[in-house]
Amino acid sequence: NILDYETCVKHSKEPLLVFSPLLCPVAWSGPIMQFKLSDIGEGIMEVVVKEWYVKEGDKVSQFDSICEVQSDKASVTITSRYDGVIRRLHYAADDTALVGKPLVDIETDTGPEVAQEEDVVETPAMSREEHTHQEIKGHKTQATPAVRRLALENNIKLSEVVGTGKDGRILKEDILNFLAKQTGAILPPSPFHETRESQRPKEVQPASLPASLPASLPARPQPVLSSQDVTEPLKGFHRAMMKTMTAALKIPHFGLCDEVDLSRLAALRSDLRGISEARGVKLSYMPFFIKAASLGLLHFPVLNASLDEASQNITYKAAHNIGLAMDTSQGLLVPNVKNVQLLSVFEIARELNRLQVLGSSGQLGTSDLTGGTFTLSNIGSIGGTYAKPVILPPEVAIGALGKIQILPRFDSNGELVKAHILNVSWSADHRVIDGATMCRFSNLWRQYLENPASMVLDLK
Ligand code: CAO
Repeated sequence: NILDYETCVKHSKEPLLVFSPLLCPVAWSGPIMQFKLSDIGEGIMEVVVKEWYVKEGDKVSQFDSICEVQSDKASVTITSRYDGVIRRLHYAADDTALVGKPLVDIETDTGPEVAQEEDVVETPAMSREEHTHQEIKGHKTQATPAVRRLALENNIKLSEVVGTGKDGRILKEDILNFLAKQTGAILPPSPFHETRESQRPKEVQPASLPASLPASLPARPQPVLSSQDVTEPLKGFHRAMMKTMTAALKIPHFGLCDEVDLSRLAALRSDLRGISEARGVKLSYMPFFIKAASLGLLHFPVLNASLDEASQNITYKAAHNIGLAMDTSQGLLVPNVKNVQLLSVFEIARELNRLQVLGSSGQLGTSDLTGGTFTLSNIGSIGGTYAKPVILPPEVAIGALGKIQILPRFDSNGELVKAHILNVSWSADHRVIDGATMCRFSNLWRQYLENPASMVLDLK
């Protein structure tokens, strides 16, 4: 007697599969797969549904993107495993979806044998191969959501691009090639993949500046005039920031500030900028700051550690996965450059370019956002001289960099000179790091940056 779909799903003893011929003879012909949002890992229990790519009644094919969800850590694209028709979306956009609860019901074209698979395929944006199908001018064009977005951002019609991937799938390179032909630009480097600790990174390939390095966020947002108060729930990354920072402030922070003369580094960077850009990579100061930190951490491994309060264990991390606070359209994110101890300054710059491009388009994946072991926050790229950085647990130290200013200083001969001055503010977890250690590390970091040639001596 069960005639409608809602009741059918409600009354089914096996919630993941409804055999329609048996239970719902008038509603459909195939089994209904009720997908639950499976465990994403990292202790994530809920996500915010950012965007649905389908609506109820839509036909979907295997690997079609169904929706994009935002966890505390990253954007994740949910893709379909089945050919079928979307019967129910369990959430509206902006709703919070719970891990282990149904996300979407799909009436499948296939027989009951597919019923064994119950989970949704989840793909961290850009970090694994994603697939989506898009109807364009009557034929199906295959491209990942990231590629679609890239095409959209550059006003490129996918139907005009020749896909060189499997089954004609359009790859990021195809879009960039298309763009290059249109504009005469040169191709950006391909995405960098995480390096295992035992592996040295592959030879750097010559490339050119990324076509889409993000423009900085507006210095002055539009003014907002409102006649009433607005209360809304914290979601996504903001909610994550609330949790992480609340936990962080239980840590007794030790603070130390110092001044670094970057005059030699400024000259070196201006010498290397052109060369780096000719190889496709924008070279800011950050890669030098990051490399100098890693060289310093080799001498002070306690600063590249992770503290487990519950077991009262400290783990000295082998990899220098150096996080950098990033001001993105989604708010503060902290992706990290993996295995900095194995990377050249150029390789760090290339990786930083990649992270900035992803950050600006909201596509940083879980692998980029997790596993950090030490953090630098270049708030000075926006402004400010000193800061009071907050440690990102379970890490034990963080450095904030102020604005580089040209200021009068005395040189070694007592002559007044123009110097490029940077102020750095360190915070360390005083439960495991004493002030002397933090200060010695800071001294070493400063020496590397004040005499950047000395880094060459210690580069592997
Ligand atoms: N002082 C002065 N100029 C700086 C600077 C500093 N501290 N840091 C960067 N700049 C300059 C760069 O050299 C670059 O100029 P050029 O084009 O002439 O080379 C320009 O500012 C833009 O740099 P950038 O921001 O694109 O690149 P970056 O590698 O220096 O920084 C990133 C990357 C991601 C750290 C930065 O973009 C950012 O998001 N900073 C904000 C970090 C933040 O919000 N911290 C607070 C965290 S706590 O809420």
